[in-house]
Amino acid sequence: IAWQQVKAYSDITYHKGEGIARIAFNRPEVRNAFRPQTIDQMIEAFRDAWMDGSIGTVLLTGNGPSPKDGVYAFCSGGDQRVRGHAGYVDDTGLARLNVLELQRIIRFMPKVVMAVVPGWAVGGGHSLHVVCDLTLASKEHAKFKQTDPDVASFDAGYGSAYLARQVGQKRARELFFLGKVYSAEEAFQMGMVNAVVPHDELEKVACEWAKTINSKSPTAIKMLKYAFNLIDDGLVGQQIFAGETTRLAYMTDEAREGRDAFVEKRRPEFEKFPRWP
Ligand code: 1HA
Repeated sequence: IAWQQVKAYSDITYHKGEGIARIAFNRPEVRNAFRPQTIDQMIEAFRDAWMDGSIGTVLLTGNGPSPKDGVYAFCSGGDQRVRGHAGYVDDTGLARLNVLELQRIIRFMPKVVMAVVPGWAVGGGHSLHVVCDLTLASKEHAKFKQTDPDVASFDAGYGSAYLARQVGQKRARELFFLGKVYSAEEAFQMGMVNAVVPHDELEKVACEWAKTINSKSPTAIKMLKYAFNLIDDGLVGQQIFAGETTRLAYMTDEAREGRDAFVEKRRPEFEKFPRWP
């Protein structure tokens, strides 16, 4: 892929190429831990990828390895050094936990988001891979670990309850209650990783998967993502799915008649449209 940089950021990198967006944590010296600014930048990049009609798939990954010790990471969650009394503290001194907004964007955007895990996926970083549509993991270096209870934190939303949908209740509870380290292969066996890929081929395979997805009907892919989400997302899941059905309905002659009749101040002639059985 001939990646084009979209914009320069301090904590992330953002590139596009051939219908794929690549958004990466870029703090390898702290295992790609995030601080509020990191998440703000992620949200801006994801919103851009969401609105860009040429993008079909987003790869979420972590740059590396660490210049200090050569270790790879996807993301190690919240940066504990900037954790204040009520959350992670930004430049203005405000404490916030806004990674959940990023989770919702990944979950609700009408495009496939693939976690490409080159190394550690830990704590809030683990929860980000859980919320992505697909996960590819480096055979040699990917490691999965839930440290939330070690640092007195808990993702009681998608990170845990939705994880249980993927790996089952016993496994999800084990992940959180024991905080063991799982290899890519073990994560694959559990059902939270789609494929284990040799490290050197990880991004190449991710791009191949993305190209395959992008070759399919964008509307079908979007409706399927929302269909998979719906049952776990309650009324918001229904709202998002329904919003897309409204868009499709708007494209019919029947909808055009409703709009035109109002604008032309006349009674709508709906009787000329069939009641599809
Ligand atoms: O749960 C939530 C939330 C829940 C609800 C709503 C919002 C939430 C927001 C965030 C979170 C969380 O993410 S809580 C969980 C926070 N993360 C952690 O507890 C992981 C901490 N890190 C580790 O356990 C380990 O570093 C590691 C398993 C990822 C890697 O171990 P390794 O390879 O032995 O490396 P290590 O030597 O520990 O780390 C390398 C460097 O990176 C160290 O810095 P150095 O000594 O070189 O100066 C280390 O301090 C730094 N580092 C790693 N992770 C973090 C970090 N620094 C700050 N924050 C980190 N998370």
